[in-house]
Amino acid sequence: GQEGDTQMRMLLVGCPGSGKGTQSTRLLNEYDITVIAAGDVLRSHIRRGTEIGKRADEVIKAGGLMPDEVMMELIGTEVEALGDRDWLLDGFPRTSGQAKMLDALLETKGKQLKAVVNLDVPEEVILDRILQRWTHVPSGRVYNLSFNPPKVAGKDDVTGEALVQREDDNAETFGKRLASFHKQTEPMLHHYRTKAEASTGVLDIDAKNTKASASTLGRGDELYVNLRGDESKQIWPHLFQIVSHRFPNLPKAKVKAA
Ligand code: G5P
Ligand code: MG
Repeated sequence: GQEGDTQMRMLLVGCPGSGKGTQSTRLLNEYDITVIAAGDVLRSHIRRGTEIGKRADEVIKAGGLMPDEVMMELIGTEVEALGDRDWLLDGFPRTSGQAKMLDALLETKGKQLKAVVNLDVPEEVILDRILQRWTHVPSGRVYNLSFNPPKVAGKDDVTGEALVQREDDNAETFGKRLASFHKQTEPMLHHYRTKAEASTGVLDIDAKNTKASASTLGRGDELYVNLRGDESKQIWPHLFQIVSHRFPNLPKAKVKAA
């Protein structure tokens, strides 16, 4: 069983622009955990010009998805290398096929996921954010001209390097990314929701109306958590409360990133 097993093994899911990167960065400011962001891994391959990178460049620009096997090879290898370290995955798995492969990998280690958190943000609020996003590609840090602007225009706060707009951050490609989410990722969410319904139950949180409170915590071990809200600052206190309550032994961050 998983008794006495306090390792964080968590997925952060959500439609394009829902704030996965934003919330991951906040968690990294608090805790010494490893975040693997699938999109960042692919963009690193693109920068280095690898074979995977060449393929990813085309797929990302088209708003499609990379093949399940390629993603599993990339992310599964990293997850395996982490051993007992606490981890959070941003953007992987994002199809039912990837989810099944990840579940199978964990199974071979006698482990299971502890939490699948879906950032449920209305699509209407997202397109504007995406058009205003500036990214520091090497680190994956993201900025937004109105929400969290960089200290110096056009430069990353930490390294001072140039910020760029992602090639898939335009209205047309965004529409395709959303369509991929509905077609491929929602069935994956359904897979985990169904699994949770049959075991731990599901936690549904409306970040809009409630302050982070006891109701945020539910039973405390629900595999599937749906966190609905319009803004990252509404969602964050709930996410933080869930993570700190479920994983009370997480090491604190050594250096605040930003
Ligand atoms: P990615 O890189 O995983 P997406 O599309 O899933 O890309 P994205 O765009 O990175 O997700 P996010 O991380 O959820 O979005 O959101 P974010 O960056 O934190 O926030 C978006 C913007 O809004 C930022 O500018 C932020 O500052 C701002 N913001 C945040 N909160 C607020 C707020 O409350 N208010 C306001 N005003 N602004 C806010 O994947 C890219 C591609 O890689 C491939 C696919 O092609 C994918 O399209 N890929 C995979 N393919 C197959 N399988 C996988 N597992 C794959 N993973 C990636
Ligand atoms: Mg992201």
